Amino acid sequence: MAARICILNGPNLNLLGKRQPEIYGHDTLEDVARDCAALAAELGLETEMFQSNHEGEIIDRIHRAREDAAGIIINPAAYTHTSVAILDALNAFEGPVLEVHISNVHKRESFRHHSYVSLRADGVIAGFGVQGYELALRRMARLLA
Ligand code: CA2
Repeated sequence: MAARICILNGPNLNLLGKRQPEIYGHDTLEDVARDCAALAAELGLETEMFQSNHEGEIIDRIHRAREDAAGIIINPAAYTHTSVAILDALNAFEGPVLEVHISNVHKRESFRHHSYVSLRADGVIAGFGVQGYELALRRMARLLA
């Protein structure tokens, strides 16, 4: 059975492709889910796309990933910059964790320059648009090989 990779997305990313295309592009999260699933099949992996606007739901999904996922790709959205609780949950996950940001957070406001999740992430991708998810998936395949 193919190893499952959880692709976790934080608050407001359900609006992807529907608002602020100048920052986040035109693809929706459903488009990203479809493209990642196709790439995962090529790589011998399986993906599950998860999005929540609620910190506790993201933490609960990370806890379940301890049992049902080999790796986590996470765009924590605004929780990147605020959530010690998501960092703690990721610290309890044993597989690889890759952090993705659609925009180049380092080119934006200074409060976006710090990431709690980066203290756990095995790699970080920022500023590659939604292509960052596919790049993270390719890296994940290498890390799990
Ligand atoms: O660049 C990223 O991927 C971010 O994680 C996106 C977060 C932001 O708070 C981070 O600093 C960087 C915001 C996600 C909001 O997504 C939207 C998408 C379309 C329209 C409105 C919001």
